[in-house]
Amino acid sequence: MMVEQRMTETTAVSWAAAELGGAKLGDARLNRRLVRVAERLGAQPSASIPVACGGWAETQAAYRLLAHEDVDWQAVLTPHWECGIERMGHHPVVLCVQDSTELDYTAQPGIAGLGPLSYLRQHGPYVHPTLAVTPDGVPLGVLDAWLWTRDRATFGEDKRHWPIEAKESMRWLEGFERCAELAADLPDTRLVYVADRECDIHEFMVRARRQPRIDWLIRATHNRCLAEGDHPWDRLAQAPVLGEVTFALPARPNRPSRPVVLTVRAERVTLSPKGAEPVTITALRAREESPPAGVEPLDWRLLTNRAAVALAQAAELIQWYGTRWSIEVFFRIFKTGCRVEALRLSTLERLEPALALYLIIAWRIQYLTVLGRVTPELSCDAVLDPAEWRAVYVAIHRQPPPVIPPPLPVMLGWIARLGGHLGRTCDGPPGPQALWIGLQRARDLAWGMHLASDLHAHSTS
Ligand SMILES: [Mn+2]
Repeated sequence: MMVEQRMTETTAVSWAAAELGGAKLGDARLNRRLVRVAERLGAQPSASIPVACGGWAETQAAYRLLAHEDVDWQAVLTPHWECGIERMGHHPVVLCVQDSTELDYTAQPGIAGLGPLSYLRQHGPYVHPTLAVTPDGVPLGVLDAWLWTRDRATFGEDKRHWPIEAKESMRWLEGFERCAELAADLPDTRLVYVADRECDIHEFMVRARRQPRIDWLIRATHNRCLAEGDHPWDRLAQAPVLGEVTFALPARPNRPSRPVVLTVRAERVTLSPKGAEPVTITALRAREESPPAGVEPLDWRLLTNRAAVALAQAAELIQWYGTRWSIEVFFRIFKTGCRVEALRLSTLERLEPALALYLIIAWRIQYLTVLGRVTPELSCDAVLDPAEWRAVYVAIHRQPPPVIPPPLPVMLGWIARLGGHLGRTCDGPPGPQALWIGLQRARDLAWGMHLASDLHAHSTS
């Protein structure tokens, strides 16, 4: 315990202090505890709370924090929101990507307050975060998160006739409105709300018209009626081709990387479904005309308020929609990396602030992964604790650390090596998994080094 105390004293401002130091939980001790718990859980994101806390006293302090009546998920996320908004202000365009995922706690029957998931026999909450991402994929923060549970009483009922306010679909509209509010505080940044097929809701497009400060880009599900009586995708099939977009489709868990050529068509159309207000939008279709044999062609039907008159505008929108994948990576870090579905807490009220903490921890892992790729000049001490990067340096080189911190991508390569990434040219840049394992080892190494130096100090004094 003594050694541990000294360790936090010698460490410069930790990432958790920088990110959560502005917390206002109503009591300075509680604020400090939030930072300390975030440091602990963030150092070992895959471990259980007791293991990450490393002792009964610290574990109890973490549980007391999560059970405290003033600590809800919004209060935990607020300081991180503020830091995220600050980061967004430095970018001309920021994509606000939203998506939902279910968290399955069926293996733990004892958690009070959960509801059914896709099936009645499963239970857990849903989480619907907004991830702020630059067009080249740097996550800037979690801006918002809708957490909800389904009602057993109305499970399976036909909810089509329900007002939008009562439906789960409302999360897309409310998430959008929250981004629109943010846009007012970011005059030099253009926000673009990005969502998948689930957001193809006519009411959403109607409401979005009232928010000129923010753009939106979604994938289409429906082939709605146009004012002239025909349908957008039929009309687009007749439209002239704007041009072709070529890029390397990144590898995904179920498919290898391959070069793709998409034929792009776009047209301004007025959607006019029966009994609803008409809205004029751009319908854009990007389709792979000649995919390799046996491969399903890429075919994106996108809807947006933005214009796509020239190929460059359309290509930009396609690239932005591609960046939507960032939120899928984020969910993988959150669920597989941080193992949030294994959290053992007795009620939803305690689970929610813990989930909020892990949203921030998952964001940081993704931030590190991507930042190393897009900003090769950045020094590693911009995002890593000094004790961490120094320990990694010593472990890899068996030499004392340099005075000047190495660049972040080089350091991330070493950290990923600790996490099992082989670092050959054919392996590509390290992914989040090698990094979250490596970061845990870096923390252990830092801890070991402090222990060793402390023992040494004792033996020579
Ligand atoms: Mn989705």
